[in-house]
Amino acid sequence: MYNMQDTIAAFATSNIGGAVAVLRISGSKTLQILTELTHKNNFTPRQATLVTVYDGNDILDKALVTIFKTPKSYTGEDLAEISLHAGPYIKSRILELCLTSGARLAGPGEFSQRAFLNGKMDLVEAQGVLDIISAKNKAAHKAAVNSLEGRLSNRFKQIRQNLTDILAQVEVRIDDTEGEMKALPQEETKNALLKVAKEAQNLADTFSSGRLVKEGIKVALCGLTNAGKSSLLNKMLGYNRAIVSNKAGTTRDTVEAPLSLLGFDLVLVDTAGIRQTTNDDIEIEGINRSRQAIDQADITIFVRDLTLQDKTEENKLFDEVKQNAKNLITVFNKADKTDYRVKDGIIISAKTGEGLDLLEKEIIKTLNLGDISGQEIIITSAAHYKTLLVAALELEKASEKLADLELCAEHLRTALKELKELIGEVTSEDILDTIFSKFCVGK
Ligand SMILES: Nc1nc2c(ncn2[C@@H]2O[C@H](COP(=O)(O)OP(=O)(O)O)[C@@H](O)[C@H]2O)c(=O)[nH]1
Ligand SMILES: [Mg+2]
Repeated sequence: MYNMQDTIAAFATSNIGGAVAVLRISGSKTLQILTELTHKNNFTPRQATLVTVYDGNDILDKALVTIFKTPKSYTGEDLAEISLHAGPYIKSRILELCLTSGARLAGPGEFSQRAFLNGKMDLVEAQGVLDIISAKNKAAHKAAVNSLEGRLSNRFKQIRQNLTDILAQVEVRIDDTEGEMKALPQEETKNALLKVAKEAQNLADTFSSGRLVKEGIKVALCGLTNAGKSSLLNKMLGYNRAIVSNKAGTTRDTVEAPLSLLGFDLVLVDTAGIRQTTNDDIEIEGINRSRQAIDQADITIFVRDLTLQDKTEENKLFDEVKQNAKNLITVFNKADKTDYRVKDGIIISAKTGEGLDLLEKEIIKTLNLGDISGQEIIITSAAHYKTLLVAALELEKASEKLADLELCAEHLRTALKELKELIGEVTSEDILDTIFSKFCVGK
């Protein structure tokens, strides 16, 4: 655990390149250090001031300084941000000067940890800071904004509050040994508990999409050899990633490529065409990997060939894939080459690009991801998911134990403890260290 009394300094900007680097200093010695660096002491809070930064009596750099006075700063302490030219010498020298003047180097996440410990944000909001920095797509960014703005915290706090209210009702009756109070209305309390359980469960359920938003959606392309899987991958990517050939068995290994689609991150996985009739060892291994890719995929696209005369093998493979694939989308390829059409199914041409817009929409629809870029609050953290599940479960158990108030209260306290830990109302040092160590230095 860091010492909160120290004044800390670190660059908030990345170590590589850039024209400007922002140094952050936070703690009680901040203004004194700033005066030593700039030979000035009359800074107006929240107003950028152009200053000369000195190394003793020599000029080190021209910089822009903004100070924030406690408690109105990110960390809640006196805080300064100095925008310097991002020269390697300037950067290392100014840090040395800060250290000589009494600061110490900040650890990873230490600024945010102070913000949390000084009550500037709760743990869910702190996680939002981390998420917004790492967000790679629009949907992940949206979820992070919701955490950062406290909307997610508010949902957790709402659940926590409802639970606390019911627990209070239970506890006064446990304390009422004289039997002066009216007994708990069983049916009403049960319904109230189940309602809170449902709130927790509903929020937990958003993790299935939240996980995909954060980690990316794995989409496997499968089908017989020569169906046009590699052509489809290339067309969706907009460049030739996989080798296309009319020689059966060209794609032998799985080929992965990232793709951003309608605000989501996808990983497209091209697989070796599966055929039963090969004796080639490498191709057989490729086919095994295809089956594995289907197992691991969030979505499997089965590519059928509209021009195929004998569909026996294709149908056989389709039946096999159907058993294993989680979310299966079927496309009928090579529409440019034939007038033959099927009634149900997405008709495409990997050659001309026909129907790909329909396929893309179907991918998002299949995973029920449509609302995420809208207003709905989703969770993207496994820890949040776990807490909500525990809370929902304990609440359900409590609802079944209303005949024994001690037992009922026990379940409610377990749920409450989980929620409070998550928000950061009760914390152990372990939890704090795990969360903030994931931040970079300077955040
Ligand atoms: N006309 C036409 N040919 C296609 C289409 N998709 C793929 N092909 C051709 O079909 C052959 C096999 O394609 P490929 O993408 O390698 O199939 P894969 O074995 O499933 O990966 C190649 O000669 C492609 O040019 C399509 O939509 N229209
Ligand atoms: Mg191929």
